[in-house]
Formats: sequence, C-alpha cells, structure tokens
Amino acid sequence: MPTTDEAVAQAALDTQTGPTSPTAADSGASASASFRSTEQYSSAGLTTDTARVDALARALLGAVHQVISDHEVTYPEFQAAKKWLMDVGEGGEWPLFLDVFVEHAVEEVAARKQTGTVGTILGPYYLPGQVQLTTPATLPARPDEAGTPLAFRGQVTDTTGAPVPGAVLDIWQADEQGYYSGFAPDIPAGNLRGVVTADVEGRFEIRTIQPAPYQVPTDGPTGALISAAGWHPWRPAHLHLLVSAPGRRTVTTQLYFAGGEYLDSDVAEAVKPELVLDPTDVGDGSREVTYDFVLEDA
Ligand code: MBD
Ligand code: FE
Repeated sequence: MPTTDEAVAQAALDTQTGPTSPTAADSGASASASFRSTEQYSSAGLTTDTARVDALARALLGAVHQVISDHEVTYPEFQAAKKWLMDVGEGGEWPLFLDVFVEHAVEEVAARKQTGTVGTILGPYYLPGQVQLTTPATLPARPDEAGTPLAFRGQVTDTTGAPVPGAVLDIWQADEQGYYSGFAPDIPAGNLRGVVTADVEGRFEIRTIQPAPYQVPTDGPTGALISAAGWHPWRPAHLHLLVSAPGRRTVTTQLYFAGGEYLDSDVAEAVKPELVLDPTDVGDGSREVTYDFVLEDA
C-alpha cells in the first residue's frame, strides 16, 4: 500500500517523451537554463567594487599570460582555445564546466570559515521546488527504477549536539545509469529528487536507490577537452543534499559510497573523507546507512 507521501511523490512524476539518449546539448542547455532561473544568477554582476574587480581581473589575466609565456603557446593553439571557449558557451556548458573544474576551489575557500557538517560543491544539477515529503520518505521513482534500494537515516543537530526541529533535507541524485532527471530526456520530472522534512528531533529516514557514478557528457566541448587531455570524465556515485533549518546556515554537501569507483580521482575534485558512507547489506538485497548532520548557527 502506498503511503500518502508515496502517492504525492508518484503524482509529481510527469509522463515522458520518447526514447533518446541524453546528449551534452540536452544537459548543457538545461543546466544553463536552470542556472539562469536561480537567485545566484539574478544577484550576479552586482559587484561595483572597482579595486576588487581590478585585483581579480588583473590576477586572472596575469595567470593566463604566465601560462602562455611559460608554455610558449602558439597562434594555432590560441585560436583553438578561442574556438573551444565559443563552443562551451554555444553548447550551454559553462555551468557544467565551471562546476566541474572550478567550483571546488571556491567551496574550499568558503569552508575555511565554516563549522558543522563538511560541505562540498553544489554542481549544475540542483532544481528547486521539488516534491515536499515528511519522514519517513520515499523519493519519487519510476515503478521499475533500477538500483540497489537504500535506506538513509540520521539526525540533524546543532553544534552542541541538540536536536534541530524543523530540519529540511533537499536531496537529489543520479539514477542507476548516472543520469539526473531534468537534464536527461527520458527521465520523469522530479525523479529521485525530494524535499524531506525531518521530525521534531531532526530525525529522518529517506528511502531511495544507490546512484551510479556520473560521467561528464563526452559529446560536448567539456568532454572534448577531457578526452583531448587524456583525463577521465567520471565523478564517483553521490547523493546531493542541502540541509537547512530556521536560524542555521544551510549545508550544501554530497555523500559518496565507500569502495566505489573514482572516489580517489573525482574529475570535479569534490570528495572529502568525512563524506563517504559505508552502507551495510540488510540481507534482502537492500542496504542501509546512517549519517548525522550538524548545522552551525546562521
Ligand atoms: C555532477 O553530478 C556534479 O555533481 C557536479 C559537481 C558536476 C557535474 C555533474
Ligand atoms: Fe552530481
């Protein structure tokens, strides 16, 4: 018997289009459209501090000039770089490229001033406004959703260890093929995404499936750079979370899986040892794991 939450979650799934495989163009364009709809986008470009812009732009251009000089970059290489930069923009891949290769450095700077649960990058595939559920919750999934079932439980506390009532876990993840709903064509909207309210003691239980590793699309400009450089395009399997509560700083993080591929070679360099789950087999083919979150005051 479906619970009310499950019925709500199922109702949140749209019917879908025909069977095509995801392409870089799908996910790049979707990630750009998604970023344009965020508050970060509308508040971007407000910096009017000339000294700050001068310092950052001068340092960034200086670093580029230094690379050109040190590596004796040629005119054909310069023109190839120009073409590639145009391709990234035209393919809508700036959010993907920047979140894969640059965001981790920004996050590491932000983390210097943070306490509580360790954070990591947001990435390009967050979508706000997903189905609201209460614990114990089952994430919206297709009737035949592939993957090992996972029961994810824990408690949200403050930095003194006191339970945080009213905590909310906004969770999103890839499916068992490594694809995200909203960014790949054949997945129902809202699949494997949900906003889960914990109980009065901050405790939660979220039932989902274990995601697969994520591969940067190989048919777009970001993938072209990765293959031209001989790198691999993979991120280890992960769950994304925004954990929030009134009066607390929201934690943006990801949880990974012990023993999983690419844990030591994440293309996005976003793995931290504190964020690795080690689920136990329950015996019926499903797994369970506990992870507690600590929120500092806002
Ligand atoms: C992802 O799934 C992701 O989490 C990041 C950070 C970048 C690209 C794809
Ligand atoms: Fe991700």
